[in-house]
Amino acid sequence: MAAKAKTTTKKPAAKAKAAPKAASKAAAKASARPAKAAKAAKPAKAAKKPAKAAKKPSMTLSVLKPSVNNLAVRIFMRAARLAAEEKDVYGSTRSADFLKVNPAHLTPMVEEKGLPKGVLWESCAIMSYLSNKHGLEKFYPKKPAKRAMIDSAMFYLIGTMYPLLARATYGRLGFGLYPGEVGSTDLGDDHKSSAQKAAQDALAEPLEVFRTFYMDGQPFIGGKNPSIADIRLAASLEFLDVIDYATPKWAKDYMAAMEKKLGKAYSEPAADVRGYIQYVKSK
Ligand SMILES: N[C@@H](CCC(=O)N[C@@H](CS)C(=O)NCC(=O)O)C(=O)O
Repeated sequence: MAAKAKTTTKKPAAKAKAAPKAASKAAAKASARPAKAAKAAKPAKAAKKPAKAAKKPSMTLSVLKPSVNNLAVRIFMRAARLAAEEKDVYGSTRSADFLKVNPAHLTPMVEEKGLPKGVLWESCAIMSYLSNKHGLEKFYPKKPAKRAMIDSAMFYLIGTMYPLLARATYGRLGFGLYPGEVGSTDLGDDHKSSAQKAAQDALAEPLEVFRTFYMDGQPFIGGKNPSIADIRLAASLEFLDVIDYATPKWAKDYMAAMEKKLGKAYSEPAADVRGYIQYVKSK
């Protein structure tokens, strides 16, 4: 919205500058060409617009609170101090109204007027978009090579690590799995649990890749400060607790460092995920 607001803010201002000239020119010709004079007077009226456009952008963030995909964006919004109305859409992601705007029925989802389709889903795309829009280089560096590393970490997480994490934890969490994965088939429990175990075992490799390659001796993927890739990773690792995964010490320290660095921005929304995990474990 702000991007569009900026363009509309600029236009009337430019027109407004030209307005007195145009208006006097038009006035001189007024008797001969009244219609043109009326047209020339228009920009002066348009100059009032910026005040309206400068209003606080209204953004809605639809979420499911026990989800780590959602947790990432909820942490980011708070850490970046971006205002958004958070809407809990539990139970309504497949309603006709929701599907009309988001046929993928996925949260987190941001709604904002300036977006080409009015909505945006995919946690990493949302964080990149908002970082770009608000110039949040601290979370998403502008230099192409540095940014590429953050993108690589996020794509690697979404494409390689997260499917393993989902297979390893979603069954225990009581979540439906991605289409085609073993949990959503009619296979027996022994088959499902061996698939779960295989995914759990396979998690060690991407975890190690994050440590050795993306962090490479630095506290965060982003270096000294957490990037949007770090927010996405730390949030994801919260789910490991539900399977009592033997999380490596470095990863525990990393998560603690993220929470310390981001404070309430991290711990407040993380409490929803942790509360849900405790509930599941208590059953
Ligand atoms: N890759 C997506 C995953 C989003 C996703 O799986 N969202 C789930 C919650 S964890 C959802 O909204 N499911 C609701 C539904 O499918 O109806 C992201 O990172 O945002």
